Amino acid sequence: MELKRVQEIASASLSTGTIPADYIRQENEQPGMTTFKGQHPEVPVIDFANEKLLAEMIFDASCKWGVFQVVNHGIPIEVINRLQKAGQEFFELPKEEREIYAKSPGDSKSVEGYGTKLQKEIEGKKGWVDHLFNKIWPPSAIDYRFWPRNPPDYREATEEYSRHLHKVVDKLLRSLSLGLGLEGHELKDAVGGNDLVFNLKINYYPPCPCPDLVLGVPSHTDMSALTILVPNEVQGLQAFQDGHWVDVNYIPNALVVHIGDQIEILSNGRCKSMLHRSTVNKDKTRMSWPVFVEPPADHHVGPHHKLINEQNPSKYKTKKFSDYCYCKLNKISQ
Ligand SMILES: O=C(O)CCC(=O)C(=O)O
Ligand SMILES: [Fe+2]
Repeated sequence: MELKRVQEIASASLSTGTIPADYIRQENEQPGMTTFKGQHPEVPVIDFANEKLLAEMIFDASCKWGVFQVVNHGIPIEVINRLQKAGQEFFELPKEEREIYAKSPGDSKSVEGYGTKLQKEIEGKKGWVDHLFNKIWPPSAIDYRFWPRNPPDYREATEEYSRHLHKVVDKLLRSLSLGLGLEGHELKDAVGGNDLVFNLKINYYPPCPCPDLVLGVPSHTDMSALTILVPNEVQGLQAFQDGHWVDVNYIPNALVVHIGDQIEILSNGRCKSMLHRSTVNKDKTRMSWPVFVEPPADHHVGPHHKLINEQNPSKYKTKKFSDYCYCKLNKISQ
């Protein structure tokens, strides 16, 4: 049976104005019913140029929100635009060309390649999104078979972005480390040091005739240590704050940072891995480029030994990152 991509389902829906029932969420998940419309505090915006207060602001936002936006991050706008253009051009290729990079159906271990989430969620609902996953760091983890050769600029554009991203990640990890009362290098060392894996995902959310009824990516926290995300200009990311789903407003040229589960664990719960989800648009294609910064698969992560004592007992198990992911993906308790 030929695999249906959401992109193709969306084209068909354009003419009928209806969508298949397995994309329609229960009311308690529908964005039309559950998006908070009242006044609410905005997700913090952190200016990287503000060196003096930086570490404090990053740590504070990571404890209270677990998600924040960064401006003046030092990645040139041309570098980001080039990454976005390459990704957009890939998804605009004819289906046959995109399918060359399809995930291997038999290989459940690897997330790499072009795909659509096959496994339905608990209520049997599907997300209105296709994606492309590429490991972009370290060089030993890269598998160029899954990197599109068309558009021809994809590889260089992605590698250039990856080089710039390292500086941002180092600054974030250093600030969090200091905020936790550790030496500047200790958090990065504990999460994998120079073996940290950068995993790029491109989310492609085609227009949907019923955006109030569907979700792109449903409610979740990221399994990563940190996630650094570039969105396009179409609003869609929402964070769960104080019991409400609130929009994370699109800010041109900003990076969105999520604290992932591994930093929550290492900090023994002081930093929060925030629930978030994405919505889609009636007329426009939304895209986003999260990079999941993750420990190597066989690296053990648990609360940092300097952060636990008799007064602060460990709240999380220490386990291999790959085991953590297996349990989370299969909904087995950690
Ligand atoms: O597209 C977005 O803004 C969020 C995507 C996301 O949370 C994810 O892919 O993990
Ligand atoms: Fe996410």
